[in-house]
Amino acid sequence: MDKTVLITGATSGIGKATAELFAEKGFRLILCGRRRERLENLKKELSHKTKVHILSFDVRDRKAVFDAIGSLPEDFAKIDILINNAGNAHGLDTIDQGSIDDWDAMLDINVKGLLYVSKAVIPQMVERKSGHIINIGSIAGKEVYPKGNVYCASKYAVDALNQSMRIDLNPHGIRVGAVNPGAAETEFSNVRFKGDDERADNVYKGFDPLTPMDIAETILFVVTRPAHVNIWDLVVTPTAQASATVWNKK
Ligand code: NDP
Ligand code: 8X3
Repeated sequence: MDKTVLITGATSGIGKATAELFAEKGFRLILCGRRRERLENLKKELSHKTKVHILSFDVRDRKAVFDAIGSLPEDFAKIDILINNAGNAHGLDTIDQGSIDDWDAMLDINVKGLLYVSKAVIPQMVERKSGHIINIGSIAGKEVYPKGNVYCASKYAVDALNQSMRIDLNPHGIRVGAVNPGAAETEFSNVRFKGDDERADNVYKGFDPLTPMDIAETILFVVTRPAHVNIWDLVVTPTAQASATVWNKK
C-alpha cells in the first residue's frame, strides 16, 4: 500500500491496534504519542512489516506539534491519511464536583490537540488536492450521559469539527469521516480513573466490550473504500450497548 498514515495516540489502545493492523497491510506509518519508549518498541515490532517513523510530542503543545510534523524526513513528509485518535477522559464527576484541571486536560487534548495536528497536516493535503482524515469521536459525542459533561462536550466538539472539516475541505477533494466507538477495553478507563485499575476493570464487566482491533478494522474499512466513496460518520458499540446508558449486562 503506497500510502503514509499518521496516527496520534499510537502508544496504546485503538491507536496501537490501528498501527498494528495498518502495518500488516503495508501502509507507511508515522506513530505519535508522548511515551517515547512505547513508540520505540512499536517501531521495533512493526519495522519488519513496513516503514515506521515515530514522533514523540504532547498534542497540547502547539509548537511541539508543528516542530514534530515539520521535522518529518522526505520518505514520510507526504501524509495521505491522518487519524486523529489521541484523547482521553479525565474524571467522572457531576458538573458541580468536576476538577478544572480535568476539564482543561480534556478540552486541550481532545479538541485543541486535534486542531493543532490537523492544522499542521491539512495544508499539504489542500496543496495536493487529496487526503483522508479520520476523526475518532465517541458515542459520548452523540449522547450526553450523567457525569459525562466535559468529556461529552469535547467529543461533541469533535463531531462538529468532523462535519466542518468535511464541508470546508470538500473543494479540495479531501475525504473526512469520524469513527465513534462505544465502550472499548483500552487504557481509557485507567486514565479516566487516574490509575484506579479496579474501578477501570469494573467498567468492562458483565458484557463483551469492543476490542481496540474492532475499531482498527472499522478504520481500515473506511480508508480502503474507493476514492469516490466517503464515509461520514460511524457509531460502533458492543452489541450489549444500545446507547450511552442502555446496557444488556449479565
Ligand atoms: P488509551 O488511553 O488506550 O489511548 C489514548 C492514546 O492517546 C494514547 O496513545 C496516548 O498516548 C494518547 N494521548 C493521550 N493524551 C495525549 C497527549 N496529551 N498528547 C499526545 N498523545 C496523547 O485510550 P483509547 O485507545 O480508548 O482512546 C483513543 C481514542 O478513542 C480517544 O480519542 C478516546 O476518546 C476515544 N474513545 C475511546 C473509547 C473507549 O471506550 N476506549 C470509546 C470512545 C472513544 P501517550 O499517553 O503516550 O501520549
Ligand atoms: C468513551 C466511551 O461511554 O465512556 O468515549 O464515554 S464513554
